[in-house]
Amino acid sequence: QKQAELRQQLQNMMKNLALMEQSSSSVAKTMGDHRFWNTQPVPQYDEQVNEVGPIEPSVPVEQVSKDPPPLPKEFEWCEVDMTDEAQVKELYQLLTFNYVEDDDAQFRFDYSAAFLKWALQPPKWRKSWHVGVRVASNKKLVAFISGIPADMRTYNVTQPLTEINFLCVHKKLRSKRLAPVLIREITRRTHLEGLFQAVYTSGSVLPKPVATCRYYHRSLNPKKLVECNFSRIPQKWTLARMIKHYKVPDQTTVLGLREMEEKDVPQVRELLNTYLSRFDMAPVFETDDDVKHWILPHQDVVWSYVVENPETKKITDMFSFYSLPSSVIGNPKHSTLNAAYLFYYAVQVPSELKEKQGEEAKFLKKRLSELFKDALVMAKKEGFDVVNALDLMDNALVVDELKFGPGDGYLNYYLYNWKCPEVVRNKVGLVML
Ligand code: MYA
Repeated sequence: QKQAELRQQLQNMMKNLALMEQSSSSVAKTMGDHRFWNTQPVPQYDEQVNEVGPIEPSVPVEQVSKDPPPLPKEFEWCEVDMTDEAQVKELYQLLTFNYVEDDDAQFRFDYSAAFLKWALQPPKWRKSWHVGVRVASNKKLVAFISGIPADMRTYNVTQPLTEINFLCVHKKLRSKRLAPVLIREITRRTHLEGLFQAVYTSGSVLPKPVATCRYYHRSLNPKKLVECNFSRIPQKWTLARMIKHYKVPDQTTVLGLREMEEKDVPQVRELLNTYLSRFDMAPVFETDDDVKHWILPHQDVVWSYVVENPETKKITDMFSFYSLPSSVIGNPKHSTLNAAYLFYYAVQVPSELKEKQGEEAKFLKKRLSELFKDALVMAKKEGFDVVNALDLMDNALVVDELKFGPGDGYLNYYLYNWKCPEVVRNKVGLVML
């Protein structure tokens, strides 16, 4: 009991430290400072949650407002049609020039058009959840927010909800309280579909993260990363030494590793769902179509590999990564940093090791380091400059050994109208794009 309490205290301290680190220049806002968020069903910063469930009750769909919240008269609501290439391009351009940047404004996410189409059209996607704001006079797209349907488990409750992503307001329209209007509108449109919970992630600290993860980076092209100011040559090192340090083999070594194919989908679904059941917050891939969409390789967007036992032909492991380049802002030599992000993976844990904490971790550490070594080989072959990962799932077991270094960035996970105890990093099983 005492030990569990101490562990909890330590975890809380670590989390607070991480939050303090994130808001080093400014003290985190208090709830009262959040004019918008203090009106929403989310936990307060100082709230300790011990149970799992909704914060406010669902309302009958007939009671949901039929009208979007009003916009200033120069603007109008629209839906962005992701099946229309011209509109996809408009969204791509809005995000390319206005989406998430690092604190020093050196890099900005540059999700490709193909990526956006994939990310926004999973099974059961809804056009009404791709919400845009246009300038009424010239129809220019100046803001966006999206939702996609997903099934997610927090602790022992699995439910359908909305994953919110790609909230963006054009740089010229910032700080005019447009974001809360977009959030209210996607909330209304979610309510209209009979859903009352959502999950989202953000680098910003808002009330109140359910989990906070840290970014780690594994350099594959140190020379370019140094030239882009993404990495620095360690003191007393030369660039040549750095290049040697981060060199990866030309060939993979895991026996039976191959690219995932459509015929693998049912086995991968089973493997992945079983592996994800280890975590406190994780998606549930309810249908083969979900796995087909999210996990099967998708040209220039997602790369996925399975390990097939040569004798039994059974799939024992899988891993995947996706491509998310960043624009390099104002660099004379490079305009794009090609980053691969570690996505879902799964390992079959022998049943005799389950429940034996130490043994299981030892097994996972060994197997994951073999698998991720090959992931680095494949990512290098595909031309990526860096592999990024969060310290969620079992990643923290292998980051050091595989020469990932901790970055400055943190990612906070949030739930809307859902309370549950905080989730420690290595119990987060959800990867958001
Ligand atoms: S995270 C990615 C967010 N996008 C970017 O960082 C791109 C670059 N930045 C921008 O485009 C703008 O700065 C944005 C804010 C649009 C972010 N999540 O209009 P404002 C609150 C939630 O004057 P702007 C992602 O996509 C802020 O605390 N709230 O500000 C997930 C303040 O409220 P309060 C945020 O800078 C999005 C208010 O907005 C965020 O012009 C999940 C200020 O509004 C943020 N990332 O625009 C959205 N940033 O005063 C929530 C600022 O209270 C979904 N704010 O502090 C909730 C679930 C909805 C569905 C529910 C269904 C049931």
